[in-house]
Amino acid sequence: MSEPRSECLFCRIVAGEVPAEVLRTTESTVAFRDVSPQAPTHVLVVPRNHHPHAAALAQDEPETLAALVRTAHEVAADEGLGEAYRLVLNTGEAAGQSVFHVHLHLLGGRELGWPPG
Ligand code: IU
Repeated sequence: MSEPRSECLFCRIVAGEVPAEVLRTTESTVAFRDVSPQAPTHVLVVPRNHHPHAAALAQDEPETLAALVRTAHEVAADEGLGEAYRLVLNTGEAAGQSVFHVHLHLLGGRELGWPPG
């Protein structure tokens, strides 16, 4: 599924209808700061097109899944994180997904424990 959805928060951020602190845009991705940061750098990288989760994106637009990672790496460099950051794709409510437009979390700028909660 890739039609923009009026009820989808991240479709609305991509469309510029809901404000966000956008850091980087590419042809297929948009990166913006998470409103509730869990680390000094906490950025979400989303595809412009609507896909509910990473597996759907991998199926329908695999090149965009790769673009999410590339964009995150570029933002990490801009943020001065070097090679030390974490990328997270929560999939499903029980795993912590609360917005059903796939988003890659980029976290860094502090020690990150393992395993995550
Ligand atoms: P999750 O993996 O679906 O739980 O991540 C959703 C993220 O979206 C979460 O970290 C929220 O803080 C973030 N977020 C946001 O940045 N802006 C919003 O208006 C809302 C959620 I609602």
